[in-house]
Amino acid sequence: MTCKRGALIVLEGVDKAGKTTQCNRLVQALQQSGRPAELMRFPERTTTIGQLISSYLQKKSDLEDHTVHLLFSANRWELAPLMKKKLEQGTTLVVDRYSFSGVAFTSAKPGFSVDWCKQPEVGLPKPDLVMFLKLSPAEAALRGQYGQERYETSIFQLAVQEKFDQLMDDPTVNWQVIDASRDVENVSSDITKRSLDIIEAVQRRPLGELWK
Ligand code: Z5A
Ligand code: MG
Repeated sequence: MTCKRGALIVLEGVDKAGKTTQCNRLVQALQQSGRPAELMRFPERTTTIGQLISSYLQKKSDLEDHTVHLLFSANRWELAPLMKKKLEQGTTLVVDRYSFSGVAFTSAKPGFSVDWCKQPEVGLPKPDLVMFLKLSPAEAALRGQYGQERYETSIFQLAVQEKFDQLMDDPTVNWQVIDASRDVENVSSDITKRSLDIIEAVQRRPLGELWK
């Protein structure tokens, strides 16, 4: 590889932990420091597959649970070639949720194992860094009511948190836990520092494949 590649940086975390807020701030901070950086999100609701997912989340349609799991995964696979291209061109990608949300949310449903849920994700571009924004249910409650979308109930979110804990016990993924209870600026400077370190570290390292 001649050109320095960009880093694949993912933000995960419980509902209302501040993922979207922090992804936006990180992209802005990186761009201001002169580093090429772009925001991506999953689900990416603008594609044909993303529209099916969005309608399901908004409870406008029902989908069988295995089917929706595979659609979330397909939504990542359809964007994987673009992600690889941008990373190779030297652009750092800041991604709001990824495969870990996919596995945590489906495996929190009865009858789904973590192992089964991981299978369609195997081989996707592997994040260089996954920051988990940690926030207690009590602190999350202070940030307002849950929304109207599917999954937005405290009992389901608790089950999801347990699955995230299980997923974080995986040395093949570079997990870093971020205390998301601090004010926006503090969380932001922490995340930016860790991101700058990883951008520097992976420049000449090939991109990996998730769970392979
Ligand atoms: N899902 C799935 O099932 N399978 C998959 O493969 C994937 C996802 C990828 C849609 O997600 C749903 O899809 C999601 C998982 C599932 N279901 N749920 N639940 P989404 O990403 O579209 O969800 P969202 O609506 O954006 O909510 P969120 O991501 O949970 O919120 P957030 O991005 O973490 O937080 P935020 O929007 O940045 O901030 C929330 C509020 O807190 C807001 O008012 C902020 O101003 C405030 N905030 C943020 N930071 C702070 C601090 N530090 N202090 C105080 N207040 C703050
Ligand atoms: Mg969000």
